[in-house]
Order: sequence, then structure tokens, then C-alpha cells
Amino acid sequence: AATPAVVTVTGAAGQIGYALLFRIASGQLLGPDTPVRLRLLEIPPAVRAAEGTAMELDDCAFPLLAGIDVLDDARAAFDGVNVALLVGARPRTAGMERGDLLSANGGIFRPQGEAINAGAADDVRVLVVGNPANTNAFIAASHAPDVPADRFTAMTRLDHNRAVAQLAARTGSGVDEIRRLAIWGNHSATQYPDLTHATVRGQAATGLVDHEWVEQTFIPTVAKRGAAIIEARGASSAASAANAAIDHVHTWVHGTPEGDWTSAGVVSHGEYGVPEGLVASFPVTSSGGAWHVVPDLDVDDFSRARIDASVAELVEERESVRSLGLV
Ligand code: NAX
Repeated sequence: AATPAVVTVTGAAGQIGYALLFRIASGQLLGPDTPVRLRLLEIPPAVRAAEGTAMELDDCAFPLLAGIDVLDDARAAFDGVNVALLVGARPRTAGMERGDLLSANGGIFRPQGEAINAGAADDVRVLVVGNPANTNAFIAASHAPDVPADRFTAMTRLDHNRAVAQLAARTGSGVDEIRRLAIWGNHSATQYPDLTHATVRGQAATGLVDHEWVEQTFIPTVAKRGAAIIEARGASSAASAANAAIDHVHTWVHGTPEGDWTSAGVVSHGEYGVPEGLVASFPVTSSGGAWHVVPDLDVDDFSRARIDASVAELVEERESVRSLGLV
């Protein structure tokens, strides 16, 4: 039988964790031929709850689930890890300053980066879901100098999937008829959902929707969807976030279809004027188990301004974590 892949999920007792773990154990993350050994990392007060989830995972009798460990120690949790899903983070609470938020998350993502550096498998792939996702990924990568920087990614696939769903609804098409949408920049309200290269049933999306709808409805609906879900559900996106995490890793391992791309927060090499080293969302393809930023796209003035604004926010976050001594 195949050797199980070690998949570590942090924040395993949280609501995204609950929506994610069963799908991983059923084979949806890595495919039907790869058994998985799950490591659930939590903080001590939540270990008991994570153990409850582990009991339920046992009770599913998933054929691909080779074992589960519930841990509160990052070194143990990331030892030999192949896929690390960093979901647990410190949320912003009322009255919290941005510096406090970044410091609290530095206290989580620095030791996790160090633990990944110390013990991860050579092929480790890291997806940061916990917010502020791009900057948390930047912090973790900064503390893992022996791991290639391109193994650290931040999740904008939920934003991407939201954009696909909005454009499909507007154009009366199926989601599988939409290609080449892109999310640029930060996973925050400044993100730029870009349909200037998108096609719907092979036709340019820009010919099917007007610019006013793009600017007044499409972009804000996608960028503020998380708040709209909280408003409606009374809790933040969980199953859709877990679904996007599954999509991100599945695409990373198995590749993008010919002629299409997706979106992911990856470490910039300076593409499209995004400063090197920032973890920014780009249109990306995946092949050979690696992400590639889609090259040579025309960026119009409207797009340029939106990308620059979101990237400026990432630069500010980087300056803040530097001045706080977090990297
Ligand atoms: P929950 O509050 O339900 O769960 C978070 C869990 O993380 C808790 O069980 C907590 O004990 C645990 N945790 C905290 N510090 C930890 C540490 N140092 N090590 C291990 N576990 C730790 O939040 P949930 O709704 O599951 O959301 C998790 C994160 O995803 C949040 O930061 C949230 O903002 C972020 N999101 C990111 C999205 C994205 O698209 N990138 C979308 C969904 C979501 O908002």
C-alpha cells in the first residue's frame, strides 16, 4: 500500500477545521490513492474538543485514514509533515489595534514556521488560511529559511470561487463555463477580483457585463462576501472556506486544466510590479506540483490601480511586522 501522507491541520477544533477534516480523511484533498495520517494541532484549552472530532473521524471508518494524533505541540505536529493547513489564528476582537493583531499572530506563525523548518518533509506544502492570511504566510515563511519560499502560500481560492459564482449567476452560465478569473493582492477588502481576462463559454466576459456592474456590484460583492455571510449566518464562512482549502491543495498537487488558471497567494518574484518576497494573490497555473504566475497579461489602468492599492496594503503589513520585530 502507498505510504500515508502526513496532513497537519491547525485550529482543528474550530469551525473550518470541523468542515475540513472529514473531507481530507475521505480522500478529497489528495485523491483516492493516497492514505492520510492526520495531525490535529490545537491550543491546550481546545485539545479536548479536537479529541472529540478525532473520535468522530474514527467513527466514519474512512478507508484512507491511516491514523490521527491530537497535539498541542507544534514541533510534534509538523514532524514529517507533507501538507500543512494553517487554519488556527488569532481573530481581531473589538478594540484591538492592528499592531496587536499582527503581534498575536506573529506569536502563532513564527513558532509554526520554525517547527516546519525543523521537521517538515522535503516536499512540504503549506497553505495559510488563518487571517491575516497573506501576512501570516509571510511571517511563517520568514522563519523557515531551509524550506523553499514557494512552498508557503495563502488562501485566496475562496475569493476566486466566490467571483466565479457571481459571474456565472450574472451571465446565466454554469460555473464550469467560466475561465481565467483572477484575484490579485491581499485576502482583504482591498483584493481585486479581475474579470478582464475571463471568458464565459469562450466569449470575453467584458463583452457580457458592463463596467458599472463590475465596479459597483461584482468587485464589492466578492470582496465583502465574508461580512455578508456573517450577517446572514451569524457565523463566518466555514464550509466554503474548507472547500476552498481542499481546492487549493488539490490543484497544487494535481494541476490546473489546460487553458484555465486559478488564484493563490504566492511569494512574489517581482511579477507585475509586486515587490519581491510579498505573499500576494496572482492568477496562477499549477503544473509539476508547483505554482506558476500567469505571465504577460495586459493590465489596464483600472486593474493597475486596484492591484497597486491592494499591494500597498501588503507592503504596509510587511512594514508593521518588521517594525514589531516579528520577522
Ligand atoms: P474558529 O475560531 O472557529 O477556530 C479557530 C481555532 O484555532 C480555534 O479552535 C483555536 O483554538 C485554534 N487556534 C488558535 N491558536 C492556535 C494555535 N496557536 N495553534 C493551533 N490552533 C490554534 O475560526 P474558524 O472560523 O475556523 O476560522 C479560522 C481562521 O480562518 C480565522 O483566522 C479566519 O479569519 C480565517 N478565514 C480565512 C479565510 C480565507 O479565505 N483565507 C476565509 C474563512 C475564514 O474567515
